[in-house]
Amino acid sequence: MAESIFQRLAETITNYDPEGAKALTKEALAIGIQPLRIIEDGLTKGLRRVGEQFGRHELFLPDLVMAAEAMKAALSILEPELSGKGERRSLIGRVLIGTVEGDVHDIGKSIVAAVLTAGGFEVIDLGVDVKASAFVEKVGELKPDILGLSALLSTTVLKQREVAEALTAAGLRSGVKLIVGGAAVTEEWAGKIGADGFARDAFGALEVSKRLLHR
Ligand code: B1M
Repeated sequence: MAESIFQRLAETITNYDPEGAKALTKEALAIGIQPLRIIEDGLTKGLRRVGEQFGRHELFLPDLVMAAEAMKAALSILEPELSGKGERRSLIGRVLIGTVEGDVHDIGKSIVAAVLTAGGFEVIDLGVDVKASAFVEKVGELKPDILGLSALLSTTVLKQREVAEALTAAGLRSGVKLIVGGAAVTEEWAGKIGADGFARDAFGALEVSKRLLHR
């Protein structure tokens, strides 16, 4: 039963079916499947499949856009569930997060933001295509405990290094923990740019954030 619902969730994405994605997501929640499993074991598999076919030139940009729309439709139902429906709780720390300059991919970053919120962090999401100078300005202004940088393109991972360097130049690097992630980011790259943490997925981002703040 659970296997087939995950497969069907993935198919709503590969069929570019936002209404189906929402309906099946509600069905999965109603039978008690955790939101993160709906995302990771169902919806994301469909989106990655579309991405792979795009990479092999079997599908084209409009296909990516339509698949992303279906994914976002399902996430509109899941995000309030993931972030704990606005429950008040004691905060572990403040996280500033965004997707780096030149990169408009926001689905993964928004999932990470929702999971961190659910895990007890205050999360300020700067959105996508965020310049290094804007990250630096906000770190100076909001004094977050953690800065999270998402990058999905092999070209935009370089912007993560630019942000790290700009923080150092502004004298702010030692006051904030830097974590990086996104499909194009590796642990090796994170080490190379002197990041304090790296995570492969949203749950990993929560784990590493807690560890960095000794929680
Ligand atoms: Co884009 N795209 N895309 N795209 N797209 C990829 C990334 C690509 C791998 C597809 C492919 O070719 N196979 C490829 C990149 C190749 C490369 O550089 N190596 C690619 C390309 C080439 C492009 C364009 C250049 C295409 C073009 O225009 N010709 C263009 C670039 C636009 C730009 O940014 N300037 C483009 C555009 C788009 C859309 C706008 C159509 C759409 C995005 C819509 C949106 O986000 N609003 C899109 C999509 C949907 C994808 C794929 C198919 C799916 C991305 C996604 O949302 N995955 C993607 C293929 C793929 O990733 N396999 C692809 C689901 C999401 C849950 O996973 O984002 O990886 P992910 O997030 C995960 C983890 O990575 C991690 O946790 C998340 C949850 O588990 N994580 C973090 C993410 N951020 C983190 C931060 C952390 C820690 C963990 O700490 C701070």
